[in-house]
Formats: sequence, structure tokens, C-alpha cells
Amino acid sequence: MTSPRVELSSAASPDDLRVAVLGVGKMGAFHVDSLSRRTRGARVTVVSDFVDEQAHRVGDPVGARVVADPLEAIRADDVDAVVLASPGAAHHEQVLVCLEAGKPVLCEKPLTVEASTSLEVYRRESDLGRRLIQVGFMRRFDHEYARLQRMIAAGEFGAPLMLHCTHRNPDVPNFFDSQFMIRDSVVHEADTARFLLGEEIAAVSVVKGRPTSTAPAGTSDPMLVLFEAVSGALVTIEIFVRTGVAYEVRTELVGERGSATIGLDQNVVVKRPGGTWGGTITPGFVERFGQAYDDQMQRWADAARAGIASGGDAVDGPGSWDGYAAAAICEAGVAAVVKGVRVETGMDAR
Ligand code: ISE
Repeated sequence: MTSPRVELSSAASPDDLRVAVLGVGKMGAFHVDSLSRRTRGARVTVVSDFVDEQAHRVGDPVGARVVADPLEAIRADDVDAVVLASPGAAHHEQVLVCLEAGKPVLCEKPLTVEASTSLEVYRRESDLGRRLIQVGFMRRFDHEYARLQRMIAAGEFGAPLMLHCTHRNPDVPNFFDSQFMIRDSVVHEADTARFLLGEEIAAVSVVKGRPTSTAPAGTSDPMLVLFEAVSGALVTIEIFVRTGVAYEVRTELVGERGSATIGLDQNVVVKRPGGTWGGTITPGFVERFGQAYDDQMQRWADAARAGIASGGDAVDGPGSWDGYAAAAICEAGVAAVVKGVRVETGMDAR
């Protein structure tokens, strides 16, 4: 469910957080728009992309410089903080350069594509003694997820026993194979499960059923993924990315004393002459989570400004440990897809 996002005046202030956005495809372009029109106290001063025309198409309208080299963009004197929306394979080097430069970074998932490099990044940040890395698990800023987490943490349902997650996309490119479904889509449930349950995930199993007729040869779409939390709580995830319908993301919490469901697409329900009725389902993840993305950006920008001013932590949301945990869960999930067995994550407790 999206609520109207408030547009702010674009008047620049000398106190603004000056942000470089690396990677200005669909997600990066959204972040540039969010920073430029809906985030108080921040503006985009530099954009970088390996497609120069795309960088100018996105950067020129907001008055941002185009810097082809992403590492030069991070180190630029007119950059205080960085948003990474570049391909996941580039994140490892780029995040480390942000740490070297002492610049806060909001890194789109994944933090890095391997658990080992995510753990290295976490350790390098720990050695720095300052939290500069926030990972873009934006569902934590969705009001339904945030409310459900508060209710669980307050014990309203007793011990959480299960989460049942549905994650459906209407369509994806052909390269979206079974492994990519885990790494790029189920990665969100890897984080929301930890966020809602407040604990680590110990093991992952994957069941491949009958593929939909639109799935490329060799791709199992849909799949059923099972997370086992350290406490024994179970998380089921239906991941189906070629439904041909719309963007549906639901979660049901089952506790000792009751249950709760979020993501029911309770938009306007219309009844029309002739006796028909119905509502609409958001077409994509930007429409479904637009407010969460903007709220994530505002909270990050505020934390980055405060961290720069104080010389302390510059994060307000999931950090490098959360990025590592999600990478470890997804790595186990990919192994479970390939080997067809239950795979432990190695995450017991933090
Ligand atoms: C995409 O990258 C996202 O982050 C969306 O939230 C997810 O639903 C989609 O499957 C991913 O490809």
C-alpha cells in the first residue's frame, strides 16, 4: 500500500548532505529522485554509471556532476556520503573505499555477493570503530513490517512459532534463474525474518515444485523455501517471480497466542453497477514500497549528517552485520537449490 509521497522544495542549502549515487539504473534513478525531491537536508552532487548517457540522463536534471570512475566519485571533495545502487559484484570494493574515505554509505542489497566478503566488510568496519554502512533492506521502514515487529517484540502473540511469507513478482528477465531468485528476491525475507523474529537463521531448505510454463528451461519458479531459526521457529517462503498478475508480498506471523498478517493489499475496494467489486494490487516493488524507500532515505540522510557532525556512527537501520547475515542465508539457500539438501548457515547467535 503506498501513501502519497510529499514533495519538498528543491532549494539547496549549504548544510545539505552532498550525496554521490553510484549506479543510476531503475533503483539508482529512484534514489536520485527521492534525494532530490523528497528528502530534507540532502542533495545529489555526483552520479556515476558505466553507461555515460544514463548518468547524464539522471544527473543533469538535478544539477549533479557525472563522474565515470565510481571510486573517484566516492573520494570527490563535493561528496559527503554515498548511495550504492551499482551491480552487487561491485559493492565489495566500493564499500571498502567508502570506509577508507570515512564516508557514510547506504548500500543497496546485497552488501556483497559472498558471505565471506560481507564478513570482511563487517570486520573492517568494526576495526574502524564507527558504523558507516547501512544496507538497503527497506522493508524494515514499511509501516506494516515495523508495526508487526513492535507487536512481536512486545510479546503480543507469545513466542513467535512461524512466519508464512509470499513473495510474488509479475514478471522478471530471463536471466532470473533459481539461484538469482534466492540472491535477489528471497534476500528480503532473509532480512525480514531476522527483523521480525529477532534472531538468526540456522538452516535453509528449498523444495522445487512444478515450474510455471513461463519459466526458462532449468529454472524452478515457483519454489518453496524453509528457514529454520535458532529458536526452532520456522519461516516458509513462496517465491514466485513470473505470476503474470502483480506485485504481492505478504507475511503471516503465527504465535502461541494468535496470528497477524501484513501485505493484504487493502487499497480502495470498489463496487460498481452490475454487481462487480474489487481492488487493485501494486504493479511493482517501487509502487508497493515507495514510502518505505523514501523513509529509509530520510532516516539514513539524517543519521549520516549527524554522524559526520559528531564523528560517530552514521547509520539508522540495518548495518553490515545484517548484510553479512543475509548473505550467509542466501549462500545457504543457493547451495540448497543446487544440492537439494538442508544447508546450515553457520549463524547461531551473534
Ligand atoms: C528486486 O531487486 C527487489 O528488491 C524487489 O523487492 C523484489 O521483490 C524483486 O524480486 C527483486 O528482483
